[in-house]
Amino acid sequence: MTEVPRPTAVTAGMTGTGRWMRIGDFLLRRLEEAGVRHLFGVPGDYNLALLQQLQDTGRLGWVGTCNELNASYAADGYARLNGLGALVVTNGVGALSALNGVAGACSEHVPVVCICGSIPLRSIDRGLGMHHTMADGTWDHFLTAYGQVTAAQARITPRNAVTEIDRLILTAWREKLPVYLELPSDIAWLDIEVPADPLVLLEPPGDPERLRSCIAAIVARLSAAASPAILVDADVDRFGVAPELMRLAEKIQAPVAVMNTAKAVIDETFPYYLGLYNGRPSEPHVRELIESSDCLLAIGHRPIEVTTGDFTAMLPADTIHARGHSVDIGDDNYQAVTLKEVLRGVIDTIPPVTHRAAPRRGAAPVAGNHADSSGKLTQASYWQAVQGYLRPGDVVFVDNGTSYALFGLKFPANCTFVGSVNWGSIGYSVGALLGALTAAPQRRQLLFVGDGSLQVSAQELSTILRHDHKPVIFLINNGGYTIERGYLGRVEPYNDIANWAYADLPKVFCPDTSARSFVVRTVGELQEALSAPNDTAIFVESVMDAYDAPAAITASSNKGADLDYGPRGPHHRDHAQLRPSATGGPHG
Ligand SMILES: Cc1ncc(C[n+]2csc(CCOP(=O)(O)OP(=O)(O)O)c2C)c(N)n1
Ligand SMILES: [Mg+2]
Repeated sequence: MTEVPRPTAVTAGMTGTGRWMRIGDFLLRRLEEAGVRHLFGVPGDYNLALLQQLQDTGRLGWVGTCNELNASYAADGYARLNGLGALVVTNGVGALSALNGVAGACSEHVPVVCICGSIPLRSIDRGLGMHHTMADGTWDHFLTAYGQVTAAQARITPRNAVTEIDRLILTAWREKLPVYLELPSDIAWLDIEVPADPLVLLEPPGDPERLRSCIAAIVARLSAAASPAILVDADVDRFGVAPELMRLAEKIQAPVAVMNTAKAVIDETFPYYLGLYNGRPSEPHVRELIESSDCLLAIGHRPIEVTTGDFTAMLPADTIHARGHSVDIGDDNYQAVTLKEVLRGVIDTIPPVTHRAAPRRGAAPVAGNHADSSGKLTQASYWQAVQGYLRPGDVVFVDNGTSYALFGLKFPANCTFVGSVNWGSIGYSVGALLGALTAAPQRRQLLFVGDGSLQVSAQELSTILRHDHKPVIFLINNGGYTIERGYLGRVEPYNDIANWAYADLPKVFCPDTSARSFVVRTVGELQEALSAPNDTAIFVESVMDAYDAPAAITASSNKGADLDYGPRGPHHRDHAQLRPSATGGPHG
């Protein structure tokens, strides 16, 4: 880092550490201290001074993306595997392009620092109109917009740089939420006095009495229960407490179910792993154990229609609700506690249980292929083959669409699942894949995406190949938005999309790529693609019928339409929806 020794400041308010740094360099230093090793984004005149500092210091890697939306998805995917991610955009045009992805990080509880190189402070002081603004002498619109989708925001000045940079990074990390930082272009190169100590990612200590009482109350309830159970939402992943929950489950022999937002957060080979709980569509034994538990411990529970089988999930009335920084037990609400401390305290003090049987396992989905290998590829045979392809340790991405069938597969040990179930912005997975490959290039990473979703963010495949990553991309080419056909417009043209030569994309985006591309139409062709070695990127375009969809997905779309459009909605017309049984084409 560029660090200029200077005489110790004597000005009031200075820290007197005697260390001086340029503001941009300090920001990069703090990000690095917080564990960020790469930044995603798109250059613009307002952020180039910062990018030059990044270049000159050579400490953080720069991963330029094709657009800022994809940069925001990449920073999110990076944060999922790395614990914190960051992107750099330019004023207004870049910031607003990234807004959807940052809002997604907010919805999905992912800590992302969005850095916007913004108009110079000089222009604000002097009221100078600037490009990438409304040209009306205002400059707060984008800061205000980000106020709706981030946990903290700041426009950096030389006075507040030290406190605000630390506050934003710490807030993102502690809250597991995105933050927005405007760095005016004319101050990145100004020197400020900065602390010598590194930024330490720590939770502030909790209140000891609250912690003790909270742990005691949980222990009392869990140990008095005959059928305790645990329900896991995404925050278990974000706050990194899956190992603690598994230790607790083992110690008291309690089954653990996950919501679909937390697929594979609990190792699916863990003996106390029960399965996916989402209300009525859950397997009966999962539903029974969760709904009739006499002490359910729910972690980070944030129910929405798509995670609760359209609100058919029914948690026991006295469920304990633990969150990142608070716990509800009966009438008591505990503040100033952290999830990890609470769970560790419970594990340490709860008496072990040895008499309960491990939960019954649901039937494992059938791997391999039982279909005629020359037969046309169907969703059923496709997912059966995919089940056999999954390996321990894989990182698996899913986008919206019929690829949601992945939720029904059983994951081998140590897999990581990345999806955006709450926010559900199509195209997310392609950007997120770039981010996760950057964070963990040594892991095998598989993307499951539909043609409609890929078309939103396909360009980022070029960045993935440019950096010589080797993911396996499974694309379903079914001519459009099949999952939407289950809501409305089974055969309507608004659910059709242009057909691309998808399998040619690797060559188009990276002419000298070594990626292997396949177009498969039969089970046998798919099997051949699946046998390709993972020493290059692999792109598998699977051509399937537009009206073929897994029954569970179509049923869920049908239910979603009832909720979305009500009893007088257009989906009640004859043949307006793709139905679970109708796989036979436009007139089926
Ligand atoms: C940004 C955004 N726009 C629109 C939607 C609505 N939407 C949800 S799923 C979907 C279609 C996905 O189609 P595809 O990726 O081809 O999957 P398929 O169901 O065909 O397998 C659309 C348009 C969305 N979720 N996000
Ligand atoms: Mg499709």
